[in-house]
Amino acid sequence: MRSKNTIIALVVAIVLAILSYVVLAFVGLSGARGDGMPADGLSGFYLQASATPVMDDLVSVYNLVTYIIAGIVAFVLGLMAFIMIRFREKANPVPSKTSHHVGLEVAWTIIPVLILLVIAVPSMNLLYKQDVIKDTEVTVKAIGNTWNWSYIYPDHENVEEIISNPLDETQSKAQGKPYLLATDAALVVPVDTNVKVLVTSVNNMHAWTVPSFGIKMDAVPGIINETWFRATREGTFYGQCSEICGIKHYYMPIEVKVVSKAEYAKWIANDGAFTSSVAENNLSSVPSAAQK
Ligand SMILES: [Cu+2]
Repeated sequence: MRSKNTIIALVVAIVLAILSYVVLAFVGLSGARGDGMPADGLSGFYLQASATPVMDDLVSVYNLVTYIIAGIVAFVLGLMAFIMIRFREKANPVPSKTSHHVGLEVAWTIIPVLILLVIAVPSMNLLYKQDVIKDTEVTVKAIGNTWNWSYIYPDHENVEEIISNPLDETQSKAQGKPYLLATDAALVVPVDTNVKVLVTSVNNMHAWTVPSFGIKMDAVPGIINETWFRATREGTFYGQCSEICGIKHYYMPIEVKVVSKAEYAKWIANDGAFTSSVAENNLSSVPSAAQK
């Protein structure tokens, strides 16, 4: 017979692991979130703050599933504890010979089906919402290169291709920006506008991902994939290449600057350069056409 202590230690370890998961999940649900970039500490346990309707839905589906998981975990844990105490050898010397219970079997078939349905409905809705490209007002093309992203505005030929290279550690520190996320030239898009992103690659597979927009789209050579987002607030949102693409996979961050519609119009009219008044307005890191 295996020693009782080993079994008790094992049970305690499992219970602690499950409890700490549930506690962390709920701390995450209620905690502060990274805004446009990952956060340190416990806040980093949760998703980044949403900036699009798709991400809003994604967060609510995630929360729903987390609550359901927590409920199931608590229920199973309670059941196991009850069985271990109530039916232990000492308290229950004559084992029951029950092998069937119709009611119970119907219940443990139907209840999980209902739970799956509750998850499936919002989850399918979200899937279609992510997939369907709404009437888009702005189109940008994101191209994965080795090793950076570049952006083209197909509707505005006056805007030169934006080559987005990461800032090195010193530059990031000097500008107070997150290293390995900040770039020297961000993608610029207007707020409250449906933006279609055409994603492709030059030579190997990458993925264009912005967590706070809830989008992740593969960049495949020879194929143009489409995704869309509608940023509901202005700001800078970071992402990273999310397909292990090679030696500098870590070194191709994504930076999206969401500006007001007026600023965007000015930026386009100005051949993809911020005018000096806007540049002073905390957007100075985007190089003007003259600097290129
Ligand atoms: Cu890549």
